[in-house]
Amino acid sequence: MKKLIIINGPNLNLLGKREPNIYGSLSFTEFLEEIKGKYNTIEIAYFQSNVEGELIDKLHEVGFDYDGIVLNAAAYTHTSVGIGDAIKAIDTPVVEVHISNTFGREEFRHQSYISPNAKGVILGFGLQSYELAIQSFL
Ligand code: CA2
Repeated sequence: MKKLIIINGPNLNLLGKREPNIYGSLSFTEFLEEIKGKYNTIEIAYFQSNVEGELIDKLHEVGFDYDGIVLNAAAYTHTSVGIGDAIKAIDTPVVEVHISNTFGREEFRHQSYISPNAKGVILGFGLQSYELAIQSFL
């Protein structure tokens, strides 16, 4: 069975609770249950952390074993050389996702330390960005 993991970065644990105009009103847990049901022939693990080093540790842990990583590094996308380096160091392909269209937002969100080493980037489709990333691994 194919093994994928969704990794979410800082503040994404608040999905569905704040800023529904930008990020929607569904919680990630609700969304994940829906997606696991729909793609029940693959294993979909989930990890969320607000801590940069924990995200790097998780990438190291799954990055030589899993078939694909769907990563929304949230604000660390725009700042973290460490997460960028981790993606370069692992074998498992990473698809970068964002809920919002980061290019339609502030200038500082146009920069990504993830994109240069990602297999691909999907952004701006709300939570559907994650589903499109999962489909890209099938
Ligand atoms: O659009 C995305 O997916 C982002 O990665 C979300 C990040 C943001 O810093 C990136 O520029 C784009 C922010 C995640 C914050 O998530 C929240 C969810 C609900 C309420 C408040 C924040």
